[in-house]
Amino acid sequence: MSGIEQARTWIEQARSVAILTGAGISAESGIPTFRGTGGLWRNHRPEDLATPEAFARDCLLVWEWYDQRRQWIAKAAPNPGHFAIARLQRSKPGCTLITQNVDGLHDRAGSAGILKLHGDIWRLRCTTCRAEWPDRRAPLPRLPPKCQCGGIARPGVVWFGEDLPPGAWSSAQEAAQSVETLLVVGTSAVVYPAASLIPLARAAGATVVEVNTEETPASTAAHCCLRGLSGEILPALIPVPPDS
Ligand code: BV8
Ligand code: ZN
Repeated sequence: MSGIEQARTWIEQARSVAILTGAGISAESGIPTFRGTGGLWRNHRPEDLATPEAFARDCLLVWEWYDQRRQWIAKAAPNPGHFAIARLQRSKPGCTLITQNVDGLHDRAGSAGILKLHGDIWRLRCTTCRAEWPDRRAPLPRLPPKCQCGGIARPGVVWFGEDLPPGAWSSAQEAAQSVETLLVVGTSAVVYPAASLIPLARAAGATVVEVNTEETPASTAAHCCLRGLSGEILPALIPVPPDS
């Protein structure tokens, strides 16, 4: 039995499945990954811009980066990998989608109940009154965007050094410790605590399947590593039902 057939069987037979996705699942939608080639923006590393310190130091530079990313994402579309995951969620009620991505492509592919560990680039939060609201304008009419209270708004994402949203994080840990199969897609597994979900699931007895174009620190925790593009592998793992 090939790796794909074995993994497909594990997913089909599992009563509960969790999927952890990273920037790699959006790469075929044309969105640059965090650490991949070309991972610089105006000579700045993403890790250096996605921090409260960078925002305090140069709020306009950070907002120019997020506004540019929002424009790239607005022009992008979900790819077959996103749609395959949405299909799995529809066919398997006990399916939990956990994402590190902030691009909203899982939502646009029809996924629901998404545990967004690192927030959402389409939401803004006031740095003064902490109000939070959706804003899908790309480009934004002016930078930095302001709250109605006059305060400066920040992107509704989790920066390095910031805590994860408590609800999403505890639900993700619960899922990792209880599911029969964990599918890990397109993540370099270097950002914590998200990456800790993988060994957590393995230790709790889950079958772990990794889908990635290359080896990662999580590969040793996987029972099966499927090397290739998630936009091609996921549709093969989660085929369109014959009667649909
Ligand atoms: C925190 C939002 C305290 C912003 C992001 C140990 C424990 C706890 C914390 C730490 C720790 N060690 C270090 C830390 C601090 C830090 C951290 O992890 N640093 C790293 C760099 C070492 N973590 C934090 O600060 C976190 N907060 O720790 O608070 C705490 C502690 C415990 C419990 C709770 C709280 C906050 C981290 C969140 C940072 N925000 N994003 C924004 O997007 O602008 S992280 C950013 O990296 C993105 O969200 C991205 O998704 C994420 C992870 O990267 P990946 O998704 O994996 O993307 P990457 O480019 O790295 O890899 C892409 C992969 O896809 C590659 O493997 C590639 O081979 C593959 N690929 C490419 N194309 C394809 C593909 N695979 C398949 N098909 C393809 N076509
Ligand atoms: Zn405000």
